[in-house]
Amino acid sequence: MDLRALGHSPEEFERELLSNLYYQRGTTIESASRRDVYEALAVTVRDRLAARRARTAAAHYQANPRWVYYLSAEYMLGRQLWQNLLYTGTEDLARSVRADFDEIAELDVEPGLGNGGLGRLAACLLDSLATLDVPAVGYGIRYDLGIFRQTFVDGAQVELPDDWAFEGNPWEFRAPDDREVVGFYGTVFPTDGPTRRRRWEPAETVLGEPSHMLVPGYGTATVNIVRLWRARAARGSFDLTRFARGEYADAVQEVVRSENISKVLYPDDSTESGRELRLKQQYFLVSCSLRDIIRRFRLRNSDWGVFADKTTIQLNDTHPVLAIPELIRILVDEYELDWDRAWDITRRTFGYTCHTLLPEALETWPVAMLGRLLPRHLEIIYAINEDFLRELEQRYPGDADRVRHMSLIQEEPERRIRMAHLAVVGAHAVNGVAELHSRLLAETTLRDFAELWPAKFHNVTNGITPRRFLRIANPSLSDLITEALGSESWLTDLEQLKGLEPFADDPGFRERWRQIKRHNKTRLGTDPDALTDVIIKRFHEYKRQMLKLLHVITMYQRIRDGVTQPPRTVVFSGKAAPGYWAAKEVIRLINAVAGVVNADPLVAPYLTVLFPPDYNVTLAELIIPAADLSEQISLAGKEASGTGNMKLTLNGALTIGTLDGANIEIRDRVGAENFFLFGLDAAQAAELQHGNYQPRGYYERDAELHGAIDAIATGAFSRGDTGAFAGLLATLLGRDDYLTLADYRSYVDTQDLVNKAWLDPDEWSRMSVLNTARSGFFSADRTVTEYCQRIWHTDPVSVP
Ligand code: 26V
Repeated sequence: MDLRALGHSPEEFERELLSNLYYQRGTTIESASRRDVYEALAVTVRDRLAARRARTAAAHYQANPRWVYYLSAEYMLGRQLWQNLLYTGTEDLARSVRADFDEIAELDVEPGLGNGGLGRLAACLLDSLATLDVPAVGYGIRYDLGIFRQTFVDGAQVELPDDWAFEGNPWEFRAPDDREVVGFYGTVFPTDGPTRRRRWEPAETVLGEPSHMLVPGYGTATVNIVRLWRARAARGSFDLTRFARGEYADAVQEVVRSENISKVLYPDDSTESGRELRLKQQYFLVSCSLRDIIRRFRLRNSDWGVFADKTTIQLNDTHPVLAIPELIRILVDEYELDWDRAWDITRRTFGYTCHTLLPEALETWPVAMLGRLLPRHLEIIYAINEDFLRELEQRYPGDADRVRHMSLIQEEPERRIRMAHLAVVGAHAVNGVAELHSRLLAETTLRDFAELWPAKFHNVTNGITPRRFLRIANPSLSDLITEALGSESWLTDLEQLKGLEPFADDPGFRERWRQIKRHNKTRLGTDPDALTDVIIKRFHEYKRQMLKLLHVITMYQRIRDGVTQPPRTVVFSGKAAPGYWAAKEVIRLINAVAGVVNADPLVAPYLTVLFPPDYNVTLAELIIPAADLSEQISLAGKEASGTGNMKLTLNGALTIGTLDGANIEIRDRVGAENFFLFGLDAAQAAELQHGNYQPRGYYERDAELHGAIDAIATGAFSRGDTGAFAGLLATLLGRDDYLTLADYRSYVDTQDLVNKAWLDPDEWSRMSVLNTARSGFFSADRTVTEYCQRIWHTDPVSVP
């Protein structure tokens, strides 16, 4: 069959759908359940992409290009149905299939295989890689349970398992032929080869079984894949003898032990439990993916001399950094290359992206644990370190302090491997994710390395895909933009949004712009007349949801005191790590405040507080288009980049924010006059933190702040229970690590400017249009283009 012949006419689409219904679900359109129709529709749409996928694979094989491999422990792909309908141009056809199409589409489940920004960035980059025709594969783990589902019980977060694939996943292709074997534990033996060659005999093996989802480009025939590994026990692991004895749990012990490796995404960055399992996950991802990469390399190449020319591997944070010793191990121990040659290949192959500045977020692994689980890798890491420290001693003779700081191994209080250092030493390029972040990385967290290898350090400011976050999430605004610009080509060339600038001064256009915001608020279920003020992100103290809440309480108290304001709906949404007490207390307090505020008829006309649970990509797609005000209020110097800030700007929200992460670049581009800036900058924040910061002083000197905190302390939001939030308040008044109280006054005063601006709808809409018009830079297409030019040195391959 000529796959290109797969038709696009309405008749053919309908015929294929009916055929899929009939042969795969055994039913007809009249009697099919919604799930039947959903599954058949998904397969019909998927088949069109599969045809493009086959052409892509053929073109890539033919070209034998330089590949980009993106290694990431997390992907937040979002729902697939809407995306794939858009990318195959079958949206209208699908709609006409049955009257209950909207309900059918609701059956599409989002795979939540990530925690937050890092995982969503990975998905946005894959979208842009495909759209730009870059030959790329994303590698990850197919967790059975993704990020937990969040519910509230008495206002407190309760986590439920996210059994996302319970009903199956129609978007996934299994590839059992490409299964890999992964070893753990065991013994390392000497060899009669060169001094650094060893033979590792693992004591335990697990199978990695891949499946992939299609990653179509927009407006191109390229369809890349994201390949996800699932752990399986080896054949015959079921213990029939024990089963026969009635020892049912023991009979499956081996199976469970193996399959636990891909059982659950770790939602928690703050507890010790399960750490070995997490290390196993990391090695599992790395081992399977590298073997797959090498297998693919050898399909077209035989000379290791060209491996690094044909392969570039990007490490998404430190989670996949074991790929560095693993590649050396494979080259030296298995393919019998010299150490120096293997090291050279390895270094030329890897790039490393760092996504944080917080020292507590930099991964380290106990030497004892790593040595037990991966004895050969520990040896390799020590050998890398030996060479590295020798290089340092030559470069900085006698500077033992520097050498100790830079070592891959931390000595105190216990020996641990510093994964970020391993990444920096083993990669040819290191990048931060926004200008400020990259600068601070080079000046603080990784200063010694940036001094040693200045040319290694880069900035690549994050970006987002306008396909999902504007075209799919906000179809009304997309239509208006297309109408104004005269074509849809802005979707793959986002700087074209600049063409909207003249419309900012057109009253008729502004009126339509406003109507679309109102429509999106109605779709969200909020008051279309109210200023919709959103703070949607993971809960963390550094992101300062507490600052927003203090402002909410201040608004409430002012309204109670007879000082009214333009109507506002404040939307909080986001999850806290299950073990992160302070973040969970803030969630509980927000819900408590919301309960009181929303029940007060005096306040109702001016203020509503919403906290939809279970924030995910799907919910983001609903909230973002409705937002008027984007809250980006992290303590300056803490948020590496942020990407929600970009999505909201793109959708015409104005930002109230600090000089942190990509906020700075957003403000530079949209113009300071169209951005509500407040608070300390990174230098001032660092100075205050290192000085004698006294949060209580701010509380004592500021009557409104005093009033807000006292309201919490005296039980105004806990039915008189004064102890309900005592712990949280003690932290706030005692340490306030993220300077919430120091930034309160500046924040509240700036919010007063927001209110003033809102009272002039024409002026607000003008600023809103300009925010969208000037956000083209934040397309992930630009981000990927920069990676290609500066780090990966890859070229596109066009697919006929
Ligand atoms: C991890 C941890 C673990 C220990 C407790 C504190 C803490 C704080 C943050 C993190 C997250 C580290 C990785 C991460 O998700 N970074 C996010 O990456 C996004 C994409 O580059 C970026 O936009 C966000 O600013 C950054 O927080």
